[in-house]
Amino acid sequence: MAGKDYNHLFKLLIIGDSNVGKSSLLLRFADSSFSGSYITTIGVDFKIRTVEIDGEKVKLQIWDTAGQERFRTITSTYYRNTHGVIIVYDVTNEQSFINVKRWLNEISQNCDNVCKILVGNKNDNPSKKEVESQEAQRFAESVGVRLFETSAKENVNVEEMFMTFAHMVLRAKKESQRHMNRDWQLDNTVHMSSQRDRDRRKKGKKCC
Ligand SMILES: Nc1nc2c(ncn2[C@@H]2O[C@H](COP(=O)(O)OP(=O)(O)O)[C@@H](O)[C@H]2O)c(=O)[nH]1
Ligand SMILES: [Mg+2]
Repeated sequence: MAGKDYNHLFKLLIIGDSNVGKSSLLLRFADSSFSGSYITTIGVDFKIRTVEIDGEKVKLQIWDTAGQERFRTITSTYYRNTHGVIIVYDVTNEQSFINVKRWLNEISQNCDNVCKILVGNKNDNPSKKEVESQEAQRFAESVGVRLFETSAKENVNVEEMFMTFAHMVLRAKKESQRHMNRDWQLDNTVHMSSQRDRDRRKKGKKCC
């Protein structure tokens, strides 16, 4: 398409309890900045950053919640056409980690086959840490999701987390395209061979 400045466009969501640092992670990744104060809303529904993966331009449209997560539920329209969901908890707040299960449930109710990544943010003060890395890692493995521990404040692991996730989402898209192509080829082969059978029958030839 003329004028298109990307090869792939993905819609990603950041969800998790209030105050875990979702908006801060997004600001850090999209704007390379951090604000020490509570960011109630970032003014827009999403932020965009285009990254390059294997020579292709991947445009990430990353949606942030604007406080509705306080009610522990987000409208299903928000989840529509989503390629990936980043679930964030705060490593200094055990309850936010316990609530990850609820967020995972909500995702499975609203999306089928979406990429997911688990992020333990505020990993910058060991004396305040309530959720141990090992415990989080065990949980992540049990639900089949990759874990990253980040600090939006100190800019630790944020870029790595988003880039790894972008790779995962791109890989998932290519994988599903490969499956679709294979199914299409299979359908076509079946279609062509049944046509050949019909032709043979018409000519009075025996099949096989
Ligand atoms: N120590 C620390 N504080 C953070 C970090 N990320 C966010 N915060 C602070 O946590 C509070 C809530 O952050 P915010 O991004 O608004 O959380 P949200 O409600 O999940 O969007 C703010 O005061 C941030 O400055 C972090 O990585 N480390
Ligand atoms: Mg926020």
